[in-house]
Amino acid sequence: PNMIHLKDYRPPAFLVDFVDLVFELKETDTRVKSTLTLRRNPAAAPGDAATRPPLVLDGRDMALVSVLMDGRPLATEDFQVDERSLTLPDPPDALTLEITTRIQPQENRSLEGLYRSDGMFCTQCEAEGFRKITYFPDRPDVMAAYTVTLIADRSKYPVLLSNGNRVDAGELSDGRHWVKWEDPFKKPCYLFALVAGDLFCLKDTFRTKSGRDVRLRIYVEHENRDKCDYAMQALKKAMAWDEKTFGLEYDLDDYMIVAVNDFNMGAMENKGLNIFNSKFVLARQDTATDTDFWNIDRVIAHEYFHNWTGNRVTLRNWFQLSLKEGLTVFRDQEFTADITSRPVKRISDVRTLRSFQFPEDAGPMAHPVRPSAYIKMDNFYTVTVYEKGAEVIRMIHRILGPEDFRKGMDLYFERHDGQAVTIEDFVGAMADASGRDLGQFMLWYAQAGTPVVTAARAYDPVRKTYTLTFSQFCPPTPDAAEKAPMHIPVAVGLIAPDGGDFPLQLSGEKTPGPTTRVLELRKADESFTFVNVPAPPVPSILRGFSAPVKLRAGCSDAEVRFRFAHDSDPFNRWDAGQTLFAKVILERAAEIRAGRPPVMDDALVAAFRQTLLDETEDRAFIAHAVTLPGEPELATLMSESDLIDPDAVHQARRFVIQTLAQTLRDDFETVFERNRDTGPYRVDPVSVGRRSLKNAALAYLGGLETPEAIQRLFSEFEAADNMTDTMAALTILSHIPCDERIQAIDRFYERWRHDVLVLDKWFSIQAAAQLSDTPATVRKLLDHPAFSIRNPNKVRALVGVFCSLNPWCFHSPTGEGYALLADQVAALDGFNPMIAARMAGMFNHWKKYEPVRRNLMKAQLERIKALPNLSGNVYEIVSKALA
Ligand code: DPP
Ligand code: ZN
Repeated sequence: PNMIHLKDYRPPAFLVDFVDLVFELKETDTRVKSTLTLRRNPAAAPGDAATRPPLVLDGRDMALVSVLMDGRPLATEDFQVDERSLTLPDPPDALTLEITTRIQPQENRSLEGLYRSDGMFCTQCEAEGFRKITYFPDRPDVMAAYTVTLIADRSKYPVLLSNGNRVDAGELSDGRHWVKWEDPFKKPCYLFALVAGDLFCLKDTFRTKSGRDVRLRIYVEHENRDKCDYAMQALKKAMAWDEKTFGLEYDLDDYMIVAVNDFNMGAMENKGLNIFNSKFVLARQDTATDTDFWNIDRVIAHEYFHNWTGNRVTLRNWFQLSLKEGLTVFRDQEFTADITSRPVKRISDVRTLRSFQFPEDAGPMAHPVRPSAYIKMDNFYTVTVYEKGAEVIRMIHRILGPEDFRKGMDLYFERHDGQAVTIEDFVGAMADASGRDLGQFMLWYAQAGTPVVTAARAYDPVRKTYTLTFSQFCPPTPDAAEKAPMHIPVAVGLIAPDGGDFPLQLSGEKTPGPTTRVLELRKADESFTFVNVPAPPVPSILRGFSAPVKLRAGCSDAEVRFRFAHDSDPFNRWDAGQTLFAKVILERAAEIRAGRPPVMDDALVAAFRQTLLDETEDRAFIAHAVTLPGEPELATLMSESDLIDPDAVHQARRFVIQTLAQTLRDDFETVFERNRDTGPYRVDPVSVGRRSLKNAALAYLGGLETPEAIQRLFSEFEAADNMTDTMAALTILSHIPCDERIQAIDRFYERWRHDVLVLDKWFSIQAAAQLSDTPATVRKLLDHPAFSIRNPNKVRALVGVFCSLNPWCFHSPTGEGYALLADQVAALDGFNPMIAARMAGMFNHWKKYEPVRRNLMKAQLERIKALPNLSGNVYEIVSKALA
């Protein structure tokens, strides 16, 4: 397979000004007539008569019916067609092409291009799906105005949707009808969409700040009509927030969202017609958890925000993906922080980053936020491009401050509205609007790997000065051994012995400033001296996680406990607790591996108890603060000094949970009782916080695994009036081998067997169960009639959850988990390479495991690599993993 490099980027030889598409939709044979108005790109290298570039249109998996140029059929010698493209070797400088093709949506299981999901037609074109619909220059820097006519059977497909405005419609005599759409905004083809189906429509309106009424429409299958109200509210919140925060208003008269069950990603921001994985639209209190509801807010906002960051200003090439994704994730994070709790949002985002992005950055797929080469772009929709990309934007926000950041955004839109641009254009706007030099900062986009920042401190009791000395180092990654020092904003506070913050005055400053200061590191080693520090402080470094780095501050356990009790920065307070827990668990793991019985650390128990019972704090915060790092994160930490032993991690974590539960049983009871909410279910931050703390306490109590604990879990499961509490009780129960567990799982199935989305939870619960027979259970569930390997949500719920969230079982030393995964990769690769590659990536960290597991994983990787007809997607992942 071919590697595509950023350095080879060339502007397109031809531009497309207009596209007219006519679809005659039929399940097994859809006819697409595309009329393109093309002209040579004045910005492309012109060449002389002999070297003028040909016109190459991308296209695959379709049958060409006819090509007309300027109204006349093309002679066979005037064009060439192969499996990947349609080429006109010597076209005129301006031309129209009328291309008719036939495709088979019913047979399309890759879920890119035009395909069928249940009874409807839908599309997914990002990154390169449009080329499965018709021949076209399928690249984001070719932006065109579209008109689209859809023709389909009226009774089966009463709803016919595409981008933009509905401009005309009519009936045909044969029972078909047609609708014509026109999108006035020029767009790249990856933002094209169509939907045809028999759908329920929830309607609402939003009045923009300039007084225009936008029609809002959410389309779902009829059976889900009572599950879209929350999504509609989410959309209205997002629209209002973007006006208020960034001054950005919606630009079309209609905004449509369609929910489909079969979808490779979360959702897609097609202009005016978002297509969503139904999981991020459908919710009712009895079918969705608090987390599901907030994910709906997050994803609806994300796709809506793309209308400006992605659609109005789009990408010059796919290497720039983070230009829209990092920025849009940053925007959705800020939205969620504003509508829920800012510290809690920050904590959960950093948990994700550390559990998934840090390992990616330390593994075979490590790549910069702007990758420089790929085989399949689909493989680069990663936590690095998205989440680390958002961290990079957040650092710019912190360095500039909110006001200059906003000016930078305004300037970015002023300069680039309607264009396909690069990350340099964005950072350039930020630099110009603020007068800040972001030259060195650009390294965040070019260098892979997680920098390690070390801090040393020195207090001078005579001069009353305090000096922090930082050094930074970025470890080598497969793409580069040597790294240059980066521009790193480090937010710092100094905590006084009484637990309050000292005012901070840097040497050279006349007066003290605020109690949290951002220090900007630019060199490999750098010192900062604070003056007028009356007593030796405890430093609180990297407040709010001001940069995506690993911090080595060399603090004593006592100092970390002190911060866990007193740090005024909630993120760092939480982080202090996580540091303590991780250390204690990994020490127990070492004892277990050495064959010694683990012993508990009393000081930790006391610190834990103090936080658990802290009634002054937000409950959602406490719930996070008393939740131990998960096994995936602990494995990553272990891998920094040792080979990973998933058994030891699992046993040690369990030991710490059970010891805490036994020692603090009464306290957990108190917290559980205190946070039972008897009122009606609501998804506001206070209610969600109560439930999460109550359920955290329940999890510890359940960990005791006594008959009473089991009885209580079962009755909580039965009594719950909402899915959050149902799932909390069922999850805890699922790890305990007992009759009640089986009974609860069966009841859940009986109650929800008709609801495909809720059944995903049923599969996940069993896949995540920490029981020795889970690998066998997962194997069996693959044959369950409710499972379908064609549906990505099911694959993620069963196989994905098992491999990524249940490391102890997945890494069973028998190797059955590995064989199971490799079998699924092989089965998926034949029809959905995108999902197959995702799953194959679960083997990425094989080299970090102890020898038995490492060899078993390697054997499965080699088996996958040797499969006949392996897709480029999976090839790229496994060949990097094995390299
Ligand atoms: N659907 C994906 C997202 O919104 C790709 N654009 O992030
Ligand atoms: Zn996105």
